[in-house]
Amino acid sequence: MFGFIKKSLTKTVKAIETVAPKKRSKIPKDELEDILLEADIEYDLIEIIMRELYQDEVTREQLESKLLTTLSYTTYEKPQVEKPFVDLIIGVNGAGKTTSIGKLSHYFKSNGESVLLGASDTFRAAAIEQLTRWAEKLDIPIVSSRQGHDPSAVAYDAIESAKAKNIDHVIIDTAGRLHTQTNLSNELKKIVRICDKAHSGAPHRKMLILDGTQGNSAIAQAKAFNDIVDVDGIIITKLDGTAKGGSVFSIAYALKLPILFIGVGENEADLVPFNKYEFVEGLLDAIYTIEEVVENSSLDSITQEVRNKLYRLMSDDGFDALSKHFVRERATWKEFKIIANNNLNQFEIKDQDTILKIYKLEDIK
Ligand SMILES: Nc1nc2c(ncn2[C@@H]2O[C@H](COP(=O)(O)OP(=O)(O)OP(=O)(O)O)[C@@H](O)[C@H]2O)c(=O)[nH]1
Ligand SMILES: [Mg+2]
Repeated sequence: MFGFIKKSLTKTVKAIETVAPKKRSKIPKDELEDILLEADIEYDLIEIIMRELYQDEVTREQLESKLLTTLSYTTYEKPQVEKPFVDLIIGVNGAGKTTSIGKLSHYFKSNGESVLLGASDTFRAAAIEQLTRWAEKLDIPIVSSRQGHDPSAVAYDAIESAKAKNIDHVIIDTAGRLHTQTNLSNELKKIVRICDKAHSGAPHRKMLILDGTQGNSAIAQAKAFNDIVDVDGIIITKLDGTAKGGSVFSIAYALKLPILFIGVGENEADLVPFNKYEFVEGLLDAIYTIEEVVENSSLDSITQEVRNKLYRLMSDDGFDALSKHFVRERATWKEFKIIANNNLNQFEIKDQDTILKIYKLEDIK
């Protein structure tokens, strides 16, 4: 998984290297500003981050906490609903809706869920064909109709069919462009209304697809969609092909919406759940050396084998590792820091200053 998040930042990291070829443990604020701009974080947000950093030279940990704060709206809890769970996929044309549906289907299938597709982009015949090809490739049922047919009728039929077949998950494609913006707005609203008629509460999640290569200019577009139907979460696609990875921060911050998945390629497996810790870490790795962290606050200093053992012990205690620095308590979904206390040769799960759990290195080895 970590590899995929890294892949999403490959070009961004290269861009950062052009302004900061050498990694350091502390970066002067003015240089840091240039680095964040190069990564395509929006200037307004950089200003906010800079204002909250009081030191002239900024450490990895200081920047980490600020970047994580901008992503603090990114947690999402899937509502428990009666089957099928209905996802509605919206976004401008070319953003990557249909491709993301293929990838989402693969992801849900891999997690043991059955999936059915609804081809509600009836504006173009090619759109129906494209989704049909994905359905064939992934061997999943699809409900479609002719070009020009009422898209909400297709959505209705898809949900009815999924109910009859006892399918877990319905994913509905939509058009990204119609003759006018008003047409598109009315059509999306109608699809939402009709989904609810077919299955009360549906669509349970409206996911907006944003083209990552557009960087911050996707923000205005996202606001427009959010005004039409209340968006529940975002998928940012094509992050493999852009140096604008930093726009993920501005998008999340501006919209106050969770980023659910990111797309890092055109194949079925090229979609991963967004993990803010890994994403921030990937960016920090491009800027900072890790010596400082090794000495006092992360698990970098241990071998993979020891780390795996530690994660197993933590898991037995109900903590899941999110990254090298954070764990989540499974029962409550609360997130805590995990730090290596090298003076005492132990790992500590900490809630602010309170130690919740200690793992002695000698017990792990
Ligand atoms: N590199 C890369 N390409 C992607 C990604 N997601 C989508 N694409 C490509 O982007 C192009 C447009 O994707 P579609 O899925 O057809 O976009 P759409 O939103 O359904 O477009 P319309 O149906 O025209 O509204 C295709 O060539 C995809 O292969 C991604 O994460 N990475
Ligand atoms: Mg499409």
